[in-house]
Amino acid sequence: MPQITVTEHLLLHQKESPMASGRFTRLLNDLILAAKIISREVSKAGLVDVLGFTGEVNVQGEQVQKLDEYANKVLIHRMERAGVLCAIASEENADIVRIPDQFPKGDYFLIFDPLDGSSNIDANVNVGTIFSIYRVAEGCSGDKLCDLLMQGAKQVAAGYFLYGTSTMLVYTTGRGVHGFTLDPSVGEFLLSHPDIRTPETGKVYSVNEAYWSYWDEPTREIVSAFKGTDNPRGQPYGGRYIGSLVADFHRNLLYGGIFLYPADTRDPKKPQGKLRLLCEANPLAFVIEQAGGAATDGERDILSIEPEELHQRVPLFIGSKNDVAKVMEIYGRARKA
Ligand code: AFP
Repeated sequence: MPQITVTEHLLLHQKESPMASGRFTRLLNDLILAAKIISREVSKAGLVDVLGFTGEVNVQGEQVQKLDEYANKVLIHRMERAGVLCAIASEENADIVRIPDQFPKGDYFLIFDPLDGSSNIDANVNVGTIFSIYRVAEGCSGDKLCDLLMQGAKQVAAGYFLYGTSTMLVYTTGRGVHGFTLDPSVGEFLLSHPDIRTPETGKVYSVNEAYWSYWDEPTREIVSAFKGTDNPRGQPYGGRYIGSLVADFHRNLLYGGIFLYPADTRDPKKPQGKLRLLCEANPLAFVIEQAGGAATDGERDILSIEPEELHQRVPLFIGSKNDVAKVMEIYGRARKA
């Protein structure tokens, strides 16, 4: 079977793309290089001193893992040199990262979660890098946050690298979703999952059900529906929850299902749940929509939300179209009651 590398795939599709300039290919190639470096380090975890916490707390108030910090540094170091970005933002940095004066700038804005699921690293659970790419309006320098806060619908590309049993890249530029697997013997990502489509109805629901007592009634009704028979499948779904969004999402993308991270009352400072709109929900929403699925905060399409802050959190229901519709139906009914 002829094997297509991700670079060949990019060059082939570049012709059909509105971003038909080599700059976007350059951006993605640099991102791929950063991910290969992170993948190499993640695969050595346990052998070298990269497990555990740094002792610091990040902008989200979470303990920083050594590998988290490493992945963040690699990505920033690589991407600020790419010559095509006007700014970078990371889940780990409170503010946008400006491109140093010595490097050329461009009009793309990159935001990422460097190592999603990192609290699982020490247990050898799959983690990943989630990324989202925008193009800023003409004339914007990228110095002001307000120029960079855009609706998810304006993403020009998004995806993730999954460091699992193998390392994968799954991405979209708005023309379907394609998956590539890293062949470590040649150091290339090879097309392994062309044109991924997610089933319209899933078999799996993924939620941290331990938060049941912190949920409102409609949320409990939704989770009960997937455990019962009043759902698009007409029979109970299987429960699967890794606690690493990128891994839970990837499994559900391939097999069908719904991932839920609702709002809850655990922490009054985080009434919108835990997940971040810009570096988690938006990129995965772009991927799932391109694969035939859907993503909502319970009321609005994730991609239609106008962000107000860089680290804004959002309730997230994402996956198979009919399963997400069930969530919207129950919340919609509750709003009218
Ligand atoms: P970490 O990156 O700190 O491990 O957080 C992972 C995450 O943001 C996301 O990947 C999971 O889906 C979610 O948190 C799990 O959160 P709970 O532990 O509250 O279920």
